[in-house]
Amino acid sequence: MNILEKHDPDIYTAVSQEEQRQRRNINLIASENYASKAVMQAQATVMANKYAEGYPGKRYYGGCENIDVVETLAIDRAKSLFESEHANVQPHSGAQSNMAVYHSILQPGDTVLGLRLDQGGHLTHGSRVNFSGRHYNFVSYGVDKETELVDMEEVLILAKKHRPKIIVAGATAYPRTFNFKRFGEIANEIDSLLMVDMAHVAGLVAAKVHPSPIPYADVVTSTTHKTLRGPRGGIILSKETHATKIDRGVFPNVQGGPLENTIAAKAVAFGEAMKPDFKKYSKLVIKNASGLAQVLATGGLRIVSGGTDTHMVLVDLRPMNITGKEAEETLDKVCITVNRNAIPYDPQKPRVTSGIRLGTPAITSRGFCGQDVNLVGELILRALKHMNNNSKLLEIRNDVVALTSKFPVPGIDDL
Ligand code: DSN
Repeated sequence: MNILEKHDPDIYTAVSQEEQRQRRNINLIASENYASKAVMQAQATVMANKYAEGYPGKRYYGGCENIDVVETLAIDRAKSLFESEHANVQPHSGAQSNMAVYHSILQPGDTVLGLRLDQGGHLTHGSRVNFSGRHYNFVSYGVDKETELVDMEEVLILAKKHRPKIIVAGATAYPRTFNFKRFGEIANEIDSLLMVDMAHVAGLVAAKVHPSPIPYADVVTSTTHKTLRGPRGGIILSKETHATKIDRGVFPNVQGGPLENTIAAKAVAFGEAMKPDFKKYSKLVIKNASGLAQVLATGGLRIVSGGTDTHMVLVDLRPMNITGKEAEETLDKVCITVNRNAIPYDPQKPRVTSGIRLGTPAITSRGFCGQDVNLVGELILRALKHMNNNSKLLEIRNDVVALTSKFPVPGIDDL
């Protein structure tokens, strides 16, 4: 009998049911993935027991010799994977990576330029209900109404007008490539710093199937668990000139003791991302997203910006007269997991929305490709078409479960 099962059956049962859900459902949450068994094993180690405030060789606790080996490996691998001069692997999350950068560079009230939240920006890019919008003066650029691409002319105009200390490029719901080079030029022109939040595309950048922001940005923040497929956590990459400030920004400024078990798991994930298989997976992630977009467009839905360059597809549901909330709830009934998402210039409220955001990292990690992805698109279309027909939805659910039963889940089903 499993020790957890014996020791705490309530937690064990919830964890087992979550394993079943992850096996049974088609996961299209663009920010999720399945970490490997090795990543999960590293995270579930005694490294979790150790306090290690400080950095390798400069800790505030004794007994850090093994922790230092792990954190140094994680730093070296992150630097080499992304070809970055400096890496801080301690942020507990993407939000804390961003918080640490702002704290290390800005004073309260300073101006920052970032992407509008209702057009793909993240909470930490200036939301009024987030520390970023409360402590700093965020000004926002948006996407062009016609092309739905970031309007670089507007970025330039706003940058010259507001002279932000930091320009933030990056998004949580933007399926296209950011023009990092142009962002860098604009930042240089107004003597600002460029921070790229590459959380969504970090895995694609690591595999070199998406342009890297590293040559153009002063600082790059990321999570480690989306396309990058590591444990849940954050990292900050930067030019050497910002290294000391960034490190202080993380500790002691916004964090105390680092989660060294998670840092061990990050190191494992960075090692995995250096292997040829990761490049194959990353190429397929993008191909699968394009394939999925095509099936949905053929089926009558509108794809925001007309397609995707990444792992993400933003779908406008208005041609089917369905809201994002209805679509999310309907797809949940047939075991397809997605999130409702605002589309640019969305007429609906943020809790309702006119769109859904889909991502292919998780299904690609499971081995979906070609016809499997077409089938996923067709299942989505069928479910949305029969939104009010429970017997049809049950049939579709059975088809979903028949499909997912053919694909093991990495980290759960591997040895
Ligand atoms: N995790 C981000 C996402 O879903 O894109 C939001 O923080």
